[in-house]
Amino acid sequence: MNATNSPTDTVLATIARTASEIHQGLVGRRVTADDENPSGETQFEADLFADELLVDRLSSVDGVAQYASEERAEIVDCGTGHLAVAADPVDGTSNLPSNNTLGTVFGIYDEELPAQGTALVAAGYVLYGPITTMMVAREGTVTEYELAGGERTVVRDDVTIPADPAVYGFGGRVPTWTDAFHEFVRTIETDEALGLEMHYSGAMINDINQVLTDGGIFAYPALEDSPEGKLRLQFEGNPIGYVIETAGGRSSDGNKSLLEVEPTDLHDRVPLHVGNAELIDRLEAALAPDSG
Ligand code: P6P
Repeated sequence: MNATNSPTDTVLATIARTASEIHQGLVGRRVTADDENPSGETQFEADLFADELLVDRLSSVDGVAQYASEERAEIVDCGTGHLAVAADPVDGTSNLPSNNTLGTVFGIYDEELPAQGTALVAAGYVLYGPITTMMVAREGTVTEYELAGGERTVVRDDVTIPADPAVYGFGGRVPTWTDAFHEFVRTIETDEALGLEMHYSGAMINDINQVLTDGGIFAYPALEDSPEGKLRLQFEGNPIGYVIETAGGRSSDGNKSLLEVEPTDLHDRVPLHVGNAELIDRLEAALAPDSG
């Protein structure tokens, strides 16, 4: 091992190696377990398997003081150090029965959890697609790797969101969208100059990777019956907001950057909107209280 590896380097290398095991371990684990996660969602065997692998591998990394995940109620104390790793071990497991693409999301904070997104020192995701790739935002730049046998190969460095948006995709049951969000969607769908194509897979990492690659906007907004939306701040909102902002895009909870949202609980949900800056500007204008 390189003697100059920082704890963050080691965490990233550990996640890359573990991701290869998670991917192989999805086989035979596409069924629901008899339990729910702290957000009240049915867990799949894959969620539990991936979470156990991650906590086992990361808790033994020097410098990692805490591990937390969407799948477990409490933070795991891992010993001394200043890093806290928050993960969504398998994001999109509801797509496992249909064998759709899904991913692993991670944020590496240098503060105790729950923490504000500004405390991130690195964040990213692994995408289990036709090829397993890993996107890492760190020190002001985004790098894309291909993963094979637990090793990383850089395939793109300085990844930036394309200036011209091409795709959009929004989660949540459409009848539960707010009137303001419905109006925002109508305006961008009918904007000939934008000419966006609707791409929505139901697995956030798949949708996010499309926005980062082709330009556009992804959102899982506040809903009439769930004002905080569905996605979790610590495990999804902060890491994805950090990646997209590092790549030159913007993130928003509807009125400010996701990274500025103050957490109150480890499993806080947050309305999540990310993508090209001008689309996020239009969204925030549409959701502003006096826009009606
Ligand atoms: P819905 C998957 O369960 C997830 O957490 C995200 O990956 C995805 O964006 C969202 O939930 C999908 O939610 O309500 O459309 O199934």
